[in-house]
Amino acid sequence: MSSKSKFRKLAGISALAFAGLTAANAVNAANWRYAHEEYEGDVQDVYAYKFKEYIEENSDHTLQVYRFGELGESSDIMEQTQAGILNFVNQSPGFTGALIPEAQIFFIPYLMPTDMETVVEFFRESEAINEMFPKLYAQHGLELLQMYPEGEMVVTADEPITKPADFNNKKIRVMTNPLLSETYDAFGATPTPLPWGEVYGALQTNMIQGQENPIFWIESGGLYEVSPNLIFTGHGWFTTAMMANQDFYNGLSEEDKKLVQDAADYAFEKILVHIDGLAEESLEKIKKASDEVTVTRLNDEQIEAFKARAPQVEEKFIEMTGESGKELLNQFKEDLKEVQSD
Ligand code: 6CS
Repeated sequence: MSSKSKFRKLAGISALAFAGLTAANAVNAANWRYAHEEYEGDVQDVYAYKFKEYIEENSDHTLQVYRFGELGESSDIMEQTQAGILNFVNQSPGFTGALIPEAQIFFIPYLMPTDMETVVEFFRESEAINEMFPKLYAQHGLELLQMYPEGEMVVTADEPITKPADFNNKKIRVMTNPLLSETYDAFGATPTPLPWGEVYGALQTNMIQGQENPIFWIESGGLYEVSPNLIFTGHGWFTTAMMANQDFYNGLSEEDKKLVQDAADYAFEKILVHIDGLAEESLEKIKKASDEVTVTRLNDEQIEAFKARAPQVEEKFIEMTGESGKELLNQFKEDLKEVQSD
């Protein structure tokens, strides 16, 4: 055989092999569904799109992202994920706490530090976050892929607040987990659990007199328009979590499991860059947009008055979660000590 026809034959074989491979890839390529709780450009949306970018650049799979409201409230997207209709969901412990009581740990006030660098290191290093929480989520058919911070919690109210007595007779909206209600009860307010979709309207009609959320969300959701007094209490961080339906995850090839884990890590790194400085930028936008807004930063003495009420919430947490919660809390505190001593 001439070298020319040998080449033609080889080219023919490799073209065939290539076509076969492409067909196999097309058969194996999946379209995964992912839902989160926020709007276009918000923190969870940035995370979702970075996750999608990694998956699509490194495989033949595609990812369809659903934002807040497209498939319902936070509790709806969790149900759909547990039922296997969705493959991935980003749900915050503020809502998951009703399903997994230990996830309420993030609502013990003044447990988390306020400075971002320490918080980020905690999320990276913590044994409680990276080893204990995945086991707790697994008991509910969920493969926990990443927990990450979105921003420091800031209270908004109809009047500036500097002491627990200022919360008297104020209905403060909380996400729907019982421990967060205990926190606001301890702070002197009347906690009012509501799903996200009802918050703006309830503030506008004075059904509630305040709520808490990170600044970027107060800006993007326009909450300052109907709840213009911002109070920096330093009592916690808004944390969220991204996970997969566990049967779906367990059914993936080893290669796809690695792809998903790597995509979650990639998006985590990107989100840490995204949230750096975001609160400051959002506060500037709010100040520009409204003359009505006031900003109150509690001083150390004022913070002490709220902090003094934290132990009763911690006790409630242990009451609600038993031995498993106690173990988690001990590890959480140990992990915090380690990052704070660096
Ligand atoms: O307050 C809430 O319900 C919402 N807050 C944030 C920052 N993200 C989603 C959540 O539903």
